Amino acid sequence: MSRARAVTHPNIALSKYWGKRAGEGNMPAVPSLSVALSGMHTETVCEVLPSLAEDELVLDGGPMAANGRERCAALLDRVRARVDSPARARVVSRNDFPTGAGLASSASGFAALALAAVRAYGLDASIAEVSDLARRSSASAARSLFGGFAELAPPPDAGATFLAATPLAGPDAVPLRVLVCVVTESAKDVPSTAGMNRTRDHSPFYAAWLDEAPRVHAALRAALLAGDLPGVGELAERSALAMHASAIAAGVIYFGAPTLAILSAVRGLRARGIGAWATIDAGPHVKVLVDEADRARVASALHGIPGVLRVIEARPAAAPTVEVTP
Ligand code: 2P0
Repeated sequence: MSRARAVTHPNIALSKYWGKRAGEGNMPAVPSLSVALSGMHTETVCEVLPSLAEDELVLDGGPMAANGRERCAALLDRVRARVDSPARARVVSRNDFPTGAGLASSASGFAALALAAVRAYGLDASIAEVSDLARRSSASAARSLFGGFAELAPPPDAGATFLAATPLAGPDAVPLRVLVCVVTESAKDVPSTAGMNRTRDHSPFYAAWLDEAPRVHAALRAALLAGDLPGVGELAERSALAMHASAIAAGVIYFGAPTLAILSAVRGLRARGIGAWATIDAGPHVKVLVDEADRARVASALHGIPGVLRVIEARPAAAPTVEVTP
């Protein structure tokens, strides 16, 4: 038993996961393809302490909220069951970007917790097994166990219980830079799981989304492997708009006024021949995809938009790290 420290990066989906398969196990209904972002980190230390009566969970300097506590304790319980240990753990986690605000903190957070917990409890697990463990807590977290570009496809077998993300390409597959326009420091109103379930239950366009997502995913995958950044950018924007169109029709609206202002600016840049594409997750922030050669002029255009608090400049990240200390 020991102490392990993991550092992971959030990832953003270029082709989006939105919707779960019916049944247990947090299985995605559509394939997704993501890029891990450098310049943003979760650092999680997990320490196994047999003297503790219950898990001690600290996030960003304070005790974790009830919902987060339950999800983290459930992950720790899965690890404990595998090594047959009753020992509780102290987990201290910190994000260097806003938590729970549509900036993929659950992706990097559950990936870091899975990695740190597996090592701290001494569970002999492959990276695919750690990815599967993280996926059960938050499907996008399965992709944060890898650097560069990763995929998470629904399993072909309807009864499957194991599902891990797979690495697809290294960080240099395309000369991509991601300009993350932060428009609020607050947490979002509708958590992703609730938003997905409401979309599935109430959107007249959910079936169209399920139909469209695999096609966009396959085309985006091909563009990435061909090194075609404009193709990747166009398809990523298409995936995000299709996901949000389907969600908005169910009343799940993550856009705010600055979201639309940034989208409009990005389309204005494209009309002037500058390669810039937008993607939006379960929150109002916009991530702008650009060629590294255009990074500086696109960033200066984004800084001037009302409502943009700051712009985080990220590039495709390397793989996460974990170290065990006695
Ligand atoms: C994604 N998102 O592919 C999509 C696009 C947000 C928009 O995965 O219910 O926290 O915990 O499996 O992974 C965010 O949802 O959802 C997400 P759960 P998760 O990145």
